[in-house]
Parts: sequence; C-alpha cells; structure tokens
Amino acid sequence: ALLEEGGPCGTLFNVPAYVGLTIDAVMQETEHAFPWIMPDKKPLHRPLSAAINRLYDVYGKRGDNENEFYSIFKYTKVTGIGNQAGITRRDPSKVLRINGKYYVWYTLRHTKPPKWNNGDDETPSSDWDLSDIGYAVSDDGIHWEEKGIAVARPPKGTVGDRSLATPDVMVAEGKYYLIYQAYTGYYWEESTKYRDAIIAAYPEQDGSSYHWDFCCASMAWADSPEGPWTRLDKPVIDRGNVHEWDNTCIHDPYLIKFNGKYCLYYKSDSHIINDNCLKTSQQGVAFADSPMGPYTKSAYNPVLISGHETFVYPYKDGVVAIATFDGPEKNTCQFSKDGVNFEIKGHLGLIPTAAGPFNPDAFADNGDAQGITWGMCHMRKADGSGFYLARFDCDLSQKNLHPELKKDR
Ligand code: AAL
Repeated sequence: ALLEEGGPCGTLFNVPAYVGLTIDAVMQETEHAFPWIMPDKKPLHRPLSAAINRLYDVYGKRGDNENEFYSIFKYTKVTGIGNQAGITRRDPSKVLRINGKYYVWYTLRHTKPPKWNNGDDETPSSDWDLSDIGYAVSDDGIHWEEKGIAVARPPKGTVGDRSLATPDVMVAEGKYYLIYQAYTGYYWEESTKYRDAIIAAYPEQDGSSYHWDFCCASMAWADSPEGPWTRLDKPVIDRGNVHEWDNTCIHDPYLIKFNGKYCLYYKSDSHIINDNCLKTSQQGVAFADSPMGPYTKSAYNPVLISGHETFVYPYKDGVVAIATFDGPEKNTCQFSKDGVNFEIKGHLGLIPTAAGPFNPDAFADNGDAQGITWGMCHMRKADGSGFYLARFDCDLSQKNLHPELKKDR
C-alpha cells in the first residue's frame, strides 16, 4: 500500500523520503509533533551532556509547537490537476487569490513519454521538456479546474522555443507577471555549447558530471490572470559566466516584493569548484526596481547553501526561506532580516517538494507579513512517468493570523 502513489526514488536527483508513501500515509506520518516541556532554569547540581546544554542554551523553553518557524505538513489529493495518466503537472507557482478565486500556474506537459536526456522534436528529454505554462482555478484549493495553457512555447528560433517550465507569478503595478525557466534549441543545443565552454575553461575538472539542464528565466505579462499573456522572449535573468556559482542555470525563479525592491530568488549550481563555486544546489537573489527588471544579482550570492526548489515568503519584517532536500542545511526553516543573510530557525520534516505557497502578502511589503498556511506542491507518479500536483497544509504563520489566512483555516 505504501507504494501505491509514489514510486521508488529516481536516480537522477535526490528525492524526498516520502516519495514512496501514499499521500494518506504521509498525512499520518506528519501528524505527530510532540512538544517539549522543561524547567525554567538549567540544573547546576549535576553534570550536563552537550545535548542538555543545547536544550537550555540554544532552544530554551520554546517548544516547536510555539515556534513560528516550525510546522508539520499535511498532504491532500486534489481534483482537476491531480494524478492523470499521460500528463505531467509540476513545479507550481505561488497561489494567488483574485476576485475570490484561487489561481495557480505550473509546468504542463501532455506529450509522448520522456526519454531521459535523449528526446527529439516530439519526445521530451525530461519531465519538464516540451512543456508550456498551464493554469487552474479553484474555490477551495482542493477542487481545481484546469483552464489550459497560459503561456505557450514560442516559435522556433526564439528564447524558450524548446520548453517553458517551473513558473512563478507576481502582481505588481496593476499587472500580472509570470516568470519561468526558458529552454532554447533542439536538444538544448545552446545549453550544450554553454556546457562545453565550462569544460574548456576547467579541463582539469571532471566534465562528465556537468548536467544538461541549462536555462535562463524569461517572463510574460498580462492585464488579467486569465491572460492574454505577452511573452518577452528574452532572458530577464541569465546564467552567470563560466567562473561563477550560477554558471549552469536559473532554476525555480520566485518573486516577492521586499524592502522596496522586486526580489527574484532562484536556484542554481555550478558543477565547477573554485573560489566562487561549489558543487551543490544553492540559491541566490537578484533585485530590481521594476517588475520586468533589470534584475541585479546580489554580490553576496549564493545566499542559501541548501535546498532544491526555492520556497520563500516574506515574514514579519524579513524573509523566510525553506531549504528542502539538498545540501548541508537541508530540512531547515531560515529567516533573514535583509533577504540576503539567512539564519536557521527551525528544523522541518517531510517538506513539500517544489512548494508554491498561498502567499497573500508576497507583494505587500508592509514589514508585517503573516506567513503561510497552505499551498500546492508536486508528487511523483508511482510508475515514474511524470508528476502531479497536490495540496499541502501547514502553520508557518504569526499567531495573529492574516484575515486572508484566517478564512482558510
Ligand atoms: C525541478 C526544478 C526545476 C528543474 C526541474 C524542473 O524540481 O528544480 O524545474 O529544472 O526540477
């Protein structure tokens, strides 16, 4: 029964432990979170272990149940954009509420089955190849109606002609913006050229591990969430040069407004080792004064040394980033006052993969963001043929909940 929904772990990426569990099993699994109760003062009359010292010095009386940076996660099957043979839906955007309805955008692929890294004009080379940006609406976040394609791939010869994937959405200055990974060229030809340039610059390092998922992020804008969308057909943020930490890709672009700036968080990795680069998934941020950029990468990048897909939200007067399943700080909830320097505040388990939270104040920039209580994420199909969307619920919010969030509880 445990293998009913999820398949065995893939070989391509680390995948979270719950991939092999049914959604129901994951819900049971995550419903246990025991609080701790302890005396006020550290005992001085007996020897204390390192762990007991940490309990008093680092964690204190505050149990995880009262920690705003801690939550369990529950998972719920959804209708309309859930598990469906032959269709992949993955990497959902944040969820928006517009005129009383929830909207989500995601990678939508309805093609022949992928041949990993070996596709052709009609056969995808990965689960997110030959995709477009789809979207769906819902009254309750559980029953969704797929409305179809929001942004389709452009004609050949244009940035993003091979695949558009992994979108996020922003509302700013009276317009809607979608940002997404844009893959260009047959077999990601452009990417291969770029990979070869890295190999040529570092001949002494093992080029065989350079992966092929090279892309930039591009954008489209619209006056309404229903479109029509106007694609920019050019990068709004591009990979770094061969010597930089983000020399492979701009993945998982995610937009918030913070401290007066449009902030674009993204994941990258380098596959080269030098003073700027290490081989693991990392995340950086870029800032702009206008929604469509230009986005200037922070000189401090990377700002997170762990996590796979970006999972950030404004919180109080700062920004929370959740590091999922890669790197030394995996499974942590981190907080930053300036959006750049993050500190670990909580440890999490069974974190949603590729989460797109319902984030009512993602763009409010009022120094009092309320956090999140649910969102959408993706799950792997049991037969490994693709992914589908599910809902997660959590409590990563202030006690005094945002009216929008309160309504949802
Ligand atoms: C995801 C994301 C990006 C990658 C691929 C599709 O989970 O990290 O979007 O390119 O996998």
